[in-house]
Amino acid sequence: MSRTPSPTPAPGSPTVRRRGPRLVLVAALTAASLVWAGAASALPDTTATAAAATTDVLVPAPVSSVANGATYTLASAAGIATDASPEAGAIGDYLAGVLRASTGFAVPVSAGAAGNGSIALQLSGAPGSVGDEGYLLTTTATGVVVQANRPAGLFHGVQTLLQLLPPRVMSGTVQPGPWTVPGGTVTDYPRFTHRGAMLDVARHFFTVAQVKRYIDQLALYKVNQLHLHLSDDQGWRIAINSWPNLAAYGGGTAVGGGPGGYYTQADYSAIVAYAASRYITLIPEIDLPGHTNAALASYAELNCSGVAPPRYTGTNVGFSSLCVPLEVTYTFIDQVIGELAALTPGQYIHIGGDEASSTTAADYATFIGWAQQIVAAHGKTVIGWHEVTHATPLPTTVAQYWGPTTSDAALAAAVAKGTKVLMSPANKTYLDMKYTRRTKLGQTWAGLIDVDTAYGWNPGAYLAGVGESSVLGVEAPLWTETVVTSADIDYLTFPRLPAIAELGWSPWSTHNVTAFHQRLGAQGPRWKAMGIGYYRSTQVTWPTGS
Ligand code: IFG
Repeated sequence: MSRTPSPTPAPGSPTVRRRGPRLVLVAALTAASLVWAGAASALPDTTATAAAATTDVLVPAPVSSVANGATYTLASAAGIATDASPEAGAIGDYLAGVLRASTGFAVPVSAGAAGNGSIALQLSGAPGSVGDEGYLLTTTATGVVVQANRPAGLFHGVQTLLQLLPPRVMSGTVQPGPWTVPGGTVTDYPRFTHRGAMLDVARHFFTVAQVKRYIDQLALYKVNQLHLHLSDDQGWRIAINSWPNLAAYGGGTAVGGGPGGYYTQADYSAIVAYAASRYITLIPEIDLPGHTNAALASYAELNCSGVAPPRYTGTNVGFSSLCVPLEVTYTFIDQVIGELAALTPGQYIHIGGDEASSTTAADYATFIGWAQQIVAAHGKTVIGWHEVTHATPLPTTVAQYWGPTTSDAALAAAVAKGTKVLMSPANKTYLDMKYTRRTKLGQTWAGLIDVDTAYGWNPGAYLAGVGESSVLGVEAPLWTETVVTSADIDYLTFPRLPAIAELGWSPWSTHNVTAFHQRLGAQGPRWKAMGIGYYRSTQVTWPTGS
């Protein structure tokens, strides 16, 4: 079936567009009639094989996708038509940015009626069933319509649309067309509300630009939370005005003795804003009471001995502890948490709580009790590594499970009293684990994690005594003891992060490792187009061009 390209605005159509304030006068686009050679074949086709055309490339797998046998082709004059909301306009600009770079087309974005051949982004028309993060994506020969109830859902629908376009659409340089989208209807929404990644910027420091690059990668897979591990033994990475040495001195080194670095509060706010523009919420972590050598080295008065230890550039854990009996300790965390909370629009502050081997059990329980009260006093909700269940978690405190086993008695007991769990089992989700013994980067303490291990578990039925209703979602931590560059981040993150993202988004009914291999393989050419140096897992057949 061949046909003339979708109509473009008739010459001279009075379309005047100016972005923000969004003054738009868009004349009704005169739609040239579509001339279809072999129009008879344009009838809807809902056969299973046609359905494969749209769903064998999507990660995460959508709730449902039905092909209609049509094909949409983005024409050089096609535009993006949004509703009048600033959010839809911004999402239109995001999509246009990606399309302009790779198609070389102008891709105008305007508020108003969607003419033939356009891509329409609308914060209306979606079924309530897709909730706040889901969407309805409808593709016909004459246009694409993404509808959602809330901006996050519209943004997620745009990610799906990008995955339905040829992989080279993700290139930063102009590529040849045609820019086709297989026709059909995708109805989609997430299984879990919390779908996260963590970047450890304490062991090695990563710049704002590097974090933004990571955020852009996470957005492709509908991840909606970024946990930044901002402090540890080797580095303090966020400026705190009331304790300036934390960043100025405590941020001055890293694992291996490098220069380290830190975010000014303006830097941190820029990361928060950039993440928000990708519908990702920042979760800052100040790890307490252990993993605190950088803070202790920065202020002698924080130490029980009154003497500051030297800064630490190794990779041991469990040797440091804030001084629980000291009154100044609580002034310290109150002021740190207070400044961080004021910079963090999201509801969570992560207080760490892991590996406090140098804190007595009694002191640990006392400290976590106080720390939770302080976070709550600043209007935030606590996330802590699951050891916080050895203290008395507040009812709202979320326990992030990082153990390598399928049971934890204290956690299960807390869950029985209502604690919610964020699933990060180290032997499934820790992106700093080697893929195989031959992997240069990474560690092995939690085991080797290749694609099938990362994908092969059910977050809603993994931990004894922790049923799906107690699970907030999943998070894939990337610890950076062995990670120094963005290329290192790419290599350890891809292809495993999409597996964790799928476990967080897709219905368990779609879980199928063979189908996942095919869909994950289809991501390879996209990562290549984006310059992401991923690990070519031998468990996946990577198509040519990937
Ligand atoms: N465990 C430590 C991390 C990091 C990690 C590396 C947690 C919660 C091992 N704590 O994971 O600081 O060192 O795989």
